[in-house]
Amino acid sequence: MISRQNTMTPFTTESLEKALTEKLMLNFSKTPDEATDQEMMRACAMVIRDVMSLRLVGTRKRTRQEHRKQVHYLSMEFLMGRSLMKNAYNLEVLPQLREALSHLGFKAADIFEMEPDAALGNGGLGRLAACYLDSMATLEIPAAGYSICYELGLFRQKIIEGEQVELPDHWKDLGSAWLVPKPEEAQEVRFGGTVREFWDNGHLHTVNENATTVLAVPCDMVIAGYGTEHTNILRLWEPHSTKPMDMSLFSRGEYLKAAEEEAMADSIAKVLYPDDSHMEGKSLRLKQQYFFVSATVQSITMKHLATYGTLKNFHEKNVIQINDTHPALVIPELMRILIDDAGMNWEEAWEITTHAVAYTNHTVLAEALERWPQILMERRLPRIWQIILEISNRWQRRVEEYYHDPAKTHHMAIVWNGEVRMANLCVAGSMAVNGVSGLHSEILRKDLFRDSCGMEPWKFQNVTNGIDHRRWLSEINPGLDSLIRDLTGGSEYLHDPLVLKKLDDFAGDKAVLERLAEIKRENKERFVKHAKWSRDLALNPDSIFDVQAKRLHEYKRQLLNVLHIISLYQRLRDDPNAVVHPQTFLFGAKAAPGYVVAKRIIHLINSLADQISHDPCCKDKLQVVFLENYRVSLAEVLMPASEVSQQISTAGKEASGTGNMKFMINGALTVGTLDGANVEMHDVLGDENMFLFGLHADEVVAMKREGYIPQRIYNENERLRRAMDALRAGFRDGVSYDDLYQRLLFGSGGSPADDYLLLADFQSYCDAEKRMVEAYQDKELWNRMSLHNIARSGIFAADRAVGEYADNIWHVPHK
Ligand code: 26W
Repeated sequence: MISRQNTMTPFTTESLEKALTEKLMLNFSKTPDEATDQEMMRACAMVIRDVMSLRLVGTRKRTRQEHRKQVHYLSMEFLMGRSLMKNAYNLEVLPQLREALSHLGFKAADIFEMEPDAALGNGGLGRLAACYLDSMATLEIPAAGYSICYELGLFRQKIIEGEQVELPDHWKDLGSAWLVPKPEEAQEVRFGGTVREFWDNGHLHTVNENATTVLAVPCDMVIAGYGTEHTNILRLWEPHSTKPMDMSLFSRGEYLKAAEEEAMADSIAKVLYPDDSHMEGKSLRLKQQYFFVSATVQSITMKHLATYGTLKNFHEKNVIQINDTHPALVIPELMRILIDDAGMNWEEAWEITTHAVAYTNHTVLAEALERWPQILMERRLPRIWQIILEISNRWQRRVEEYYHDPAKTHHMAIVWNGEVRMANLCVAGSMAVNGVSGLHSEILRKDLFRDSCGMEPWKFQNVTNGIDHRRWLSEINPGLDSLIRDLTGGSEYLHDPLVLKKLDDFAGDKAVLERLAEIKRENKERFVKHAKWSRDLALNPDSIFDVQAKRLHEYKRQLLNVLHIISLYQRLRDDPNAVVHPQTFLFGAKAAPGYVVAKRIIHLINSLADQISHDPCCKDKLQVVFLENYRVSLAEVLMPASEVSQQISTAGKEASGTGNMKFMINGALTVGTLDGANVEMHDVLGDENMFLFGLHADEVVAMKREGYIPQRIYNENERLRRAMDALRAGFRDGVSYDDLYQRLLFGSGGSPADDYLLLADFQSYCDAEKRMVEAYQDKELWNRMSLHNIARSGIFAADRAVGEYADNIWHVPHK
C-alpha cells in the first residue's frame, strides 16, 4: 500500500465561471450570453482538460523519477460513454460546475446532454476496459489504455417498423473535445511487402522491404482518478497516410503505391466492428489489430529505451495486459522488436515477452474465438507470420515432449490446418491467463484450456469483473448516494466499496426501507420523464420495472423472456384478474448487423410490444417497451430506475456479465441463472435475496451430451406450447415468427434445435418470475432484499478487481 495523495480542489464556483468565460472568448469569440450549448460544452471540456493535463505532467514526472513499473492495457474497445460529468466528478468540482453554469445562464443537465457518447466498444468487454481505466487512475497505478481512434463508434440504432436500422455514429464532431493529438509521438506501422534476411558481422538480419507504411498518430484522452492527483491516459491511435508528403514517390511514378497507402490509412480506423460474439476473418480487422498493436509496442519500447537505455529489463518495468485475444499480435510484435531491432536472440526475447504479457479471456463461445487464416497473416504481415510460426513450432515441440499425446498436440496447437489460433498463442506467450468470474475461470481450466493448464497450471487465474461504482452508483443515483452517506457516516464508500456492507445493519429499520423505496420511486419517475421527452413513450411508474438490457444474443436468451411475457399475456386474455401486479418489461439491445436471428428477435419484441399496447385488457397491467439505441448514457438513467434485473443466460455461456452488477448496486433484484458472476452474487446474497432458476452449467453439459429433445418439453408443457404457437401465428402486425419457432423445435441454419435450452428452462423461469411478483407484493420484504443487494455489491467494484490484477498479475503497488 502506498499512501493517498492530498488533492486540492482545482476550482471554486467563481474561478470556474471565470475560466469558462475566458475559454469561450478565446476559442469562439463569444461571451457566455452569445454562446450555444454546444460551445459551452466544448468550453467545459477544455477547462476540465487543462486541469487534468497539468496533473498528468506531475504523474509522469513521478513515474519516471521513481522508475515505477507501468501497466499498458490494450483493448480493441473502450466504451467510454460521456466524460464531462465523470471528469468533473473525479476532480470533485461537479457542484461548482453546476453552479457556475447556472450563473452563466445555462442548465448543467442540458450541457451534459449535449455530449455524444464515445461508443468505441460493443458491450461488456469495452465497458469493462473503461471502468478499469477509472480504477487504475484512482488506485494511483501508472497505466495507459491503448486502442484505435475510430471515426465512427458503434452504430446508432433506429427502430423502423419494428426492425433495427443502423445509422453511422459521428461521435468525434463534439466528442473530440477530449482528445489531444500528439503528432510528435507518431509511429510508422508496416504492412505487406517481403522479408529479406542477410548476414552481417556474424548476425542474421531481417528487413521488411516494399512494405506499405501507415503513420499512427496518438490522440490522447486524459483520465483523472477520483480523490487523487494521479492521472493516466487513454491513447487512441489515428492512422494517417505518410504519402502526401512524399513527393519523391510521385516523381518516381509510384502513384499506385502512394494511392494505396492513402486508401489503407483512410480505411483502417473508419469503423468499429459491430460484432461481439462472432469472429469474421476480415482482412481489415486484422489490419486494425496490427495497426494499434504495433504502434503501441513501438511507443512503449521506445520510451523504455529512452529511460533505461536497454530493453533487457523491459518486463521488470512494463506489463502488457491484453483484453481478449484481439491485441494478441503484441506477442510476435514484441518479439520482432527485441530480435530484429534490439538484436536479442530468440531465448532472451521469449523470456522477456512471456514475462511482460498477460491475457484475459472474455468468452468461451466457439464462434467468438479468433482464428486467422494463415494466408492472410503471411501476406499482410510476413515478418510477424515467421515469428508466429517459430513460436508455434517451439510450443508444439514442448507439448509433444510433455504429453506424448497427438490429441493434446492438436488441441494446444497455435498454427493448425491453415489457421492461427489466437487464444492458444496468448496462452503460450503470456505469464498469466485469467477468466472473468469464478465459474468462467473454472471452465477455462477444466475445458477450454485444460491441456495447457495441465502443463502450466501456475498461469491460470481468476479475476472476477467489477464496475466503476462511482459512476454506476454515486454519479448516476444521487438519491441513493446521499442515503448511503447518511447511513455509513460519509463518503468513505467511494474509496472503500466494502463499506456498503454497513447498510445490512438497517435491514430492520422501517424508515430506512421506506426512504429506499422513495428513492427508487423518484428514479422511476425521472426515467418516465426521460422516456416521454426522448421517445414520447408513456410508462406507468406504478408498475414493476423489469429490465433486460444487454447485447442481443441467443445465449443471453431475450427470447426466453419474450416467451414468458407471451404466456403472461395469454393468461391475462383468459382471465383479466390473472396479473397480480402491473408489470413493464423493458428491453434495450443492439444486434450485430449481420446476425439475422438476433434482428428477428428485436422485431419480435416490437411486434409483441405493439400487440400488447393495442389490447385494452392490458391497460395499466402489462406493457412491453423496446428502448431504442441502448448505450452507456441511456443505461445511466435506466439502472437507477430498475427493479428487476434479467440475467438469464444459459449456464456456462456468460463469462461474467457486468450489467448484473450495475443493477444490483442500484438496488434491483436479479432473476437469473447460476452463470458468470451471478454465481458470486448468489454466494453473498443467498437464495433469499435473488430469484434463481434453471439448469446449472454442469447440467447443461450433461443434458446436451445425453441428447436434448426440446419437442418433448413442447409436447408436455401446455403453457409453453401455447406461447410457442403464438410465435408461429404472430401478432396484429401480421408478421409471423415461424422461423424462430422452427429454430427452437427443429433447429435451423446448421444449429441444433434450441441450442441454448430455452425450453428446458422455461417452466423454472416462469416459477421464478412468479416468486418475484409475489415478493414485490410485500413492500417491506422487497425493500429489505433491495437493501441487502446494495449492501453486498461492494465486492463487484472495479477497484477490487483492479487491485487483484495489480497484486496477483501485474505486481505493481497501489493505493
Ligand atoms: C471477434 C469478435 C468478438 C468481439 C468481442 C468476439 C468476442 C468479443 C468479446 C470477448 C465479447 C464480450 O464482450 N464478452 C463479454 O465480456 C464481459 C467483460 O468481461 C463479460 O462480462 C461478458 O460476460 C462477456 O460476454
